[in-house]
Amino acid sequence: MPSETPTTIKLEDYQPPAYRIETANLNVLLDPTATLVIAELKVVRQPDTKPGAPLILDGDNLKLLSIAVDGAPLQSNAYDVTPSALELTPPTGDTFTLTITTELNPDANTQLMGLYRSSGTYCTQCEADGFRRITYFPDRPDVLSVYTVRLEAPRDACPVLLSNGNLIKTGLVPDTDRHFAIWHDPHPKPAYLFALVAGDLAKITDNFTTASGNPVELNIFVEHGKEALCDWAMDSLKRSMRWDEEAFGREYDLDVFNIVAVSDFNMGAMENKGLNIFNDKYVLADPETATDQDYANIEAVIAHEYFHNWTGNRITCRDWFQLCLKEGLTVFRDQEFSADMRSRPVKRIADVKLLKMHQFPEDAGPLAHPVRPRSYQEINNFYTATIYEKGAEVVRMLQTLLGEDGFRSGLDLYFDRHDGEATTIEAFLKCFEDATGSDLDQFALWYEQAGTPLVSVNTAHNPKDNSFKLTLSQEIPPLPGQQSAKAAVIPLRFGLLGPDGQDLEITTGDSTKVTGDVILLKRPAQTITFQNVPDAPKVSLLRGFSAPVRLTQDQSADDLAFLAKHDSDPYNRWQAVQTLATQTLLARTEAVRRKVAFASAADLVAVLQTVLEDDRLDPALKAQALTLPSETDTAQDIGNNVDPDAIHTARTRLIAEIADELQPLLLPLARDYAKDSAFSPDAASAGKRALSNRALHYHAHSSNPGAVALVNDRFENANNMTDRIMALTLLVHHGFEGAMDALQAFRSRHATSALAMDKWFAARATAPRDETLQVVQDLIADPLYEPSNPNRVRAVLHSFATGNPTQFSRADGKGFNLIAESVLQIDKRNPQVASRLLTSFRSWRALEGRRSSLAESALLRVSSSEELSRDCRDIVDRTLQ
Ligand code: 0A1
Ligand code: ZN
Repeated sequence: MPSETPTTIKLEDYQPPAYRIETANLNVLLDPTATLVIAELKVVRQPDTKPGAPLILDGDNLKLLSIAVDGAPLQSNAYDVTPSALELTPPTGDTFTLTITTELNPDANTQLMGLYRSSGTYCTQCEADGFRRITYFPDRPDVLSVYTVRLEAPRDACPVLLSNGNLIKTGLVPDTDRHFAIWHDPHPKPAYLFALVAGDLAKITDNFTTASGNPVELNIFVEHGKEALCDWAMDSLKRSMRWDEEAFGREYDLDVFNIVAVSDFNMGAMENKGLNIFNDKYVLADPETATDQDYANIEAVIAHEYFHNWTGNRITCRDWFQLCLKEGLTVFRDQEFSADMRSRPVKRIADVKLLKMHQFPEDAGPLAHPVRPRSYQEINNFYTATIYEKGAEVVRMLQTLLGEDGFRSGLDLYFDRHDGEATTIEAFLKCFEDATGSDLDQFALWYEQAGTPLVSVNTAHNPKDNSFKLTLSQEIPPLPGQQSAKAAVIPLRFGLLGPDGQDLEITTGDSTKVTGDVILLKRPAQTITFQNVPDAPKVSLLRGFSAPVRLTQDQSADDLAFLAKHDSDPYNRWQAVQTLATQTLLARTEAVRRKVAFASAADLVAVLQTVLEDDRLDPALKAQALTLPSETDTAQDIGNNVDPDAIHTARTRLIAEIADELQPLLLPLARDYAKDSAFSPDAASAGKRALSNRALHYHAHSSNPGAVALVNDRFENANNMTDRIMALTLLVHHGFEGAMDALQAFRSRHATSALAMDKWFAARATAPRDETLQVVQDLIADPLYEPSNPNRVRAVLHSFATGNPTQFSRADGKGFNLIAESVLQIDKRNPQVASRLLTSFRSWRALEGRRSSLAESALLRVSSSEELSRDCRDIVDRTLQ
């Protein structure tokens, strides 16, 4: 496969389609290596299209067997086929029928786009542009068609035949061993939402009655023997369906909702209409194999895909530049769902941590792009944290700006006005403007500009007139392709705390700048004067993380300790602890580099002690507060000339110091936890486990000679995966005695669970130890390593590249080389998985000189390959720019 010449697709070049496909009748005769797809398309010329204007259909790697117009076969000189298109001159009438037969080889499809087989099950993935690997079609989201799909396959190999919509007919194919099923989806949809599944699968069934009284059959299909692992997913689905009715008035609209779990899947899951296909990681769970995080993820992803039925499927995107229209909004909705199912503050903190971990670095480096990009070379590279997570933050800001009622009325209008359409961000924002009478012109900049705004804070208290001035300024640092940026509208939820820790009543004449507890920062700089403030208050800004910005604010350890104790906003209480920890980590990293003594961590220790002793705090929140900013977070805060070893040393020693100082509080938490209790995955029980495991983590770093035994004990006596994998990871990462035995024991116990074994692989690949490089090479050679399984590849290589900063960024460059070589290998088989892995280089310029030039060499090595996929070419070119 020679490198393809990259073409750039631009938003400004958007043209409506010349022809639409009103109905698509597909007849799919399944075969592992020679599947036939007979597509009968009713083509409708659009009013602005001249009669006879060329019809251009997308195609990718297709074998065309025949083509007919209105039943008459076309001779090969009547059309043009290129590797990416089929062009013909159609009849001049308004409509005509095109019948196209293509032949596919599902077994040869290692990219997992289009029709492929996963463990013998036929399945499809069509977003963003996989449908063109099934048949020639206008494969763009603004062409909506009504699909009727007939599937035919041998009965014994494929008893289950599924497609979108409702099942209308099944039967036997006379005189053969084959049977068929016909599915009809009455809702017009873009090709990226098409799906089919066929195989020998087990199912669990349940049902749901919509608020209007319509019964819906719910099925989850899995490999035989895995039925017992589906209960949590089914429960999550039913809760999602009810919640969407209650929270947003959205009901389900088909007779059946099917979910299929497959083990080979490039992403998390896919919202195909009525037939969601999932990476089995986001379906299967029991205490033996799934962690609390897995349970939470399953709940969130099941909800996410279900919520797409309205935000994505009923209302879809006009073009792929509008991807955040469905993704940002749907992530916002799934975050709200999880917040309602669990603890809202704990969920908010988890979401913000994720954003800072993944999206902030993306937005600060060469892969930065606006929430609505203006151009792309490979759309599959734009399923990013910026589109998803920052996109959700933008929707959340809209809610903050308009208030809950205003937001809801705008969203109701959006559902009313655009149901059944493929639309744009402009149309979305217009609904909120029309519903509330607000002007969102400046707000729209959030979709247009890349980069994380930096908000700086200055304060001045005047005891003479009891006034308090807050001066805020904003800027977005320059990025490739964006030298300057305009001032955005930034909603900053805030409070001013008096000496007793209570929120002061806000009095200000600046009503244009402050509404309730929200400051609207609209200009590059703005000063707000508050009256009736006799004592200099403590400022709690960005409560609930009300905008995706970085704050720079001079805050003393005393101020932070005060906020950590008193802030009425739980998010900012957590943030105060984090800020104090960050200050300590930055100072200590610098001390390691300069080889000077550490300053005391007494302030931080005291704050953590307060947290531990606070009975009002729920254990999950305590666990979060006790988790220090990660090495990656710290690297980001340092910003340039980053030395990952220095960060690692500083952080590890700080943890050890805290562990020793707070041993009387931490040890009982680590030791005496839940010895007797039976496992339950609910949020409260998970919170207790999180706190105990956090304590165990500290204890493992402590100088207490009993630590090794306690971790081994936890491993051996764990009655759930959360505890077991935590203990195993500690044993392996610390190189404790017992680690090898534990690895072996885990492996024997879980050899048949791929998802559990992924955790084993990841625990090994993330050990911050010199020998890990060799370990990773051994893991790739392990008989259980499957290069065709994206989850396994990610468990080893992605975990190493993103979860092991000292080893990936080794000073000898061997970590970079290992990942670069792996990218080149994987790219031959699966470009999407390869290009994802390649993004782990995105912060290379922030590393200290020697490491950054070694990273650059590794990238150049990838770039010099003559057989790079478009996916990897795009990422490597942008990363090096
Ligand atoms: N729309 C899905 C994510 C998804 C995107 C692309 C895929 O293949 C390239 C697969 C899934 C979601 O948001 O859940
Ligand atoms: Zn999505």
